[in-house]
Amino acid sequence: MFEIDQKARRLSEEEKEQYIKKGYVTGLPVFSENAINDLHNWYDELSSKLPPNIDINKTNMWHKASKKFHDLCRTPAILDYVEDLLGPNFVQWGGQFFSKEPKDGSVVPWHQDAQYWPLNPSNAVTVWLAVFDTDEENGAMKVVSGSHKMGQFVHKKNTAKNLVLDQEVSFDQLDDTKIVSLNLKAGQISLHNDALLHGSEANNSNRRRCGVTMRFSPTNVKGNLKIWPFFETQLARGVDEFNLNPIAQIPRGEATPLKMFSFSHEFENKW
Ligand SMILES: O=C(O)CCC(=O)C(=O)O
Repeated sequence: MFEIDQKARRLSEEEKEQYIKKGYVTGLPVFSENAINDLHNWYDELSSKLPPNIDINKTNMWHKASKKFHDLCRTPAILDYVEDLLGPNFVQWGGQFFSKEPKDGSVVPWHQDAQYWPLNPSNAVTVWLAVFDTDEENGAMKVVSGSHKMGQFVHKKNTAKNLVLDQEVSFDQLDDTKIVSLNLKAGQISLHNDALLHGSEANNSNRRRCGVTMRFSPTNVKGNLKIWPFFETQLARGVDEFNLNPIAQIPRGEATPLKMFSFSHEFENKW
């Protein structure tokens, strides 16, 4: 879709080991410098379709709504990295933006994704694609290295307006010597485990900050439809030999999710 960085590759054995031990891998090249303008235009085009009263951070399931979003998530260089962690057969079930305009004050509280996701077994890799260069100043995602091996942390509800998510792990529970900022160049990705503690601070810079997240799980993972009735999967690579989940249609055109959770059929008549 966009020009691939010549340095895109497969994960090294050290990176696979790091993912197992520390719960993340970062700085992986995907799109070339020449593609960054295209990536910015892609983001501006998709985000500008939202009505002004809808916060893009409160929308999800873009891969079920928008062909352009879906196609980006099928970039072979991205799927190669995911395959190196999940094996040959995996599905996509989530796709969203984590966006912070300069000084908008929004914060992602410390959390473990698995806390939010009723998946059995709990096994998901998130791809976080940097649309803009991302560092401490503009609120890069931070992780607590190795925290995915420490079980479930206590999450408390916090509905403060500037928080992008509403369940929070208090700072006193985490080992702050293990915090790593996942600084990325636009076009690079990080990968993180669904049990890893992570979050991000406000964007105090004059630069934009946005990550595109794509959630992938192996085909043996089943979503609990009693808790998440809208859980649907799209085969991203390989074969689905288990068929445990409802299938989401591949978008045939452009629609825009206006909320967190939608069935793929809700977008159908908008394509
Ligand atoms: O972009 C961020 O700061 C947080 C992203 C996040 O929470 C996630 O990908 O699960």
